[in-house]
Amino acid sequence: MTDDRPATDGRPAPDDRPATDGRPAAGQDPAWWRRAVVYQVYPRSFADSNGDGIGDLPGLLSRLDYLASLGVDAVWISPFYRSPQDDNGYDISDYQDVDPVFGTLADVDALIAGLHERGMKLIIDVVLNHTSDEHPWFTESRSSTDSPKRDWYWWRPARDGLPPGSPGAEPTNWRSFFSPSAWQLDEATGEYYLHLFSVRQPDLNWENPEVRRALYGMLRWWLDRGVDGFRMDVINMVSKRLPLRDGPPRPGGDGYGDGWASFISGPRIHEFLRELHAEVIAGRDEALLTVGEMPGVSLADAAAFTDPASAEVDMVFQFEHVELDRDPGDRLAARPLRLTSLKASLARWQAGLAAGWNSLYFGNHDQPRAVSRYGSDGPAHREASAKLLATVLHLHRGTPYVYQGEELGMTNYPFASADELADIESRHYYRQAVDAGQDPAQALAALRRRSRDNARTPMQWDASPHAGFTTGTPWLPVNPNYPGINAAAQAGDPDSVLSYYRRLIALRHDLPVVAEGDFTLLLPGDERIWAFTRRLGPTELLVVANLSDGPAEADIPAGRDWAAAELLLSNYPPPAAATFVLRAWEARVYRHSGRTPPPVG
Ligand code: ISL
Ligand code: CA
Repeated sequence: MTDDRPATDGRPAPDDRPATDGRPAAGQDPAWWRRAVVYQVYPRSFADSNGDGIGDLPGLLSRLDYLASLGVDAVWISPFYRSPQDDNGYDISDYQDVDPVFGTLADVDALIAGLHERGMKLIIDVVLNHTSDEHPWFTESRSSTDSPKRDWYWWRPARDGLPPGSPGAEPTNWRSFFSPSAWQLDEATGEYYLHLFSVRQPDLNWENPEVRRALYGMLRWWLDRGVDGFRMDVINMVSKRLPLRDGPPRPGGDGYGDGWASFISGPRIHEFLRELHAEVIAGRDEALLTVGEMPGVSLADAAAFTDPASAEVDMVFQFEHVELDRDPGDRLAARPLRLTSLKASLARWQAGLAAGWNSLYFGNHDQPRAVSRYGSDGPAHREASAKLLATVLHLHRGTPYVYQGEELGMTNYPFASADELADIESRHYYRQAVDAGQDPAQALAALRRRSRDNARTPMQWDASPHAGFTTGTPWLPVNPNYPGINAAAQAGDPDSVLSYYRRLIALRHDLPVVAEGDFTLLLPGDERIWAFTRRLGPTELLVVANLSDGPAEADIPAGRDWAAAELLLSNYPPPAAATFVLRAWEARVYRHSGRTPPPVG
């Protein structure tokens, strides 16, 4: 920690804050994020400035014009704080400094200024559920049972009657996301600490008001520095149900229990988020965006989290649609995804949050590449299906998030050996599967489809060595398809995926119906066609898309004469005939303005 930080309590009131560099002053543009598109940068994989093979802030700074030309309104950047990088920065050892691998605080200031000059905002990623085991709070906490910070984390003795370290002596039977048990024995005091994620990510104890106060002060410090909001990592896990109890045995009989009921949306979660809002956000809300990442969140809870009346967060990242193709018992195993389930899931959230707001995403740094997962990533249909997925997603009601490289149609990586996997989660699942007797080739095949590393291979900038990402050796290999799939090749091509994203993003800015219109799903039982309408006042849009490798006819219900409506956007040349026979992976957006069109001729 450094000492030159502005005091967090005497912070300036929102009204006398100087209007910063082109950004609308607080209060002038309420809920700007309802018309915004957010771009996610995973800094480690975006652009490397110094040849060490790892992306960094100066690298990102050199690419701001690229982001401006895409037309996005805000950048969400994954963690750049000081960190031992056990989970690529989601293990923070100093919330108020930058890891030397990424740069300096001065680089963050330059990033804030550079984005604001170009009319974009900066959303930082805050990990409040856990710290690194190298955070001074944890070093202090583990030093002795009577440390003043002992209660900042979750310490528990061994299970009654069992010696610490003996099999089954963990305080509860919970499994962690990244290692077998969620408890780690600390030899120094003979007690266990809780870590829902890796052994190096101990969970903070939010029951302790000092912990919450320290975190709120840190968040205010970043706002005072000029950031425009927060993406809050696994924020629905911060309230734990007391006393901590064993969960029901997990399917598959690995001996662990499922602790979810003890830590997903726990009893004090709404209280904590309201307190955070009151202490950090209130008075500046209109200028800021807050999005809570919430694995396992229910629709009812999401409605409560995003209800403006109770002031918790602006929107949540929910997981329902990205869990449909995975086996709940075995996170590596796939289950077949049906288009009808995917459409129904998104439509359910559209309806359930009709009075609130959705975030919209297909990809991020934890998910496989969208075009490989939901589209068709071979040469025949990659471009069309990448554009189709973007069309369908961005035409839903909510705030769309673009994950870096998605706007180029970047694909999953052809991992050939487990040694190529860097991600802590992937390595853990591989080891676990092989230890349990699974064929290593089969485990690798599952990870090739599933691994978070698919999203983390370097950004493909151009056709030069390492795709222009680095002059050194990239920390994760570049996808071998980069000579054909890269930003330079797409920038000047009006038919590229990149150019299509620019048009799509502009459409949202130009047409209020895209951001705000009501949503109605059509043809819910169709396994090939995804179709829906959006309506705002007299304006109505029809979105219709064919998610298959051959032609398919959309049986659009009678009502409006859609075939005669204005074709606003499509990933194919206009159809020769006014029919709804769509070509492979074709997507179309039609508009009825509600006015009688002027006579032709
Ligand atoms: O990555 C997942 C599925 O492959 C999720 O289970 C993921 O771990 C979960 O969504 C939480 O993610 C967030 O917190 C983790 C971090 O590893 C992720 O990168 C982050 O997005 C722990 O901080
Ligand atoms: Ca670097």
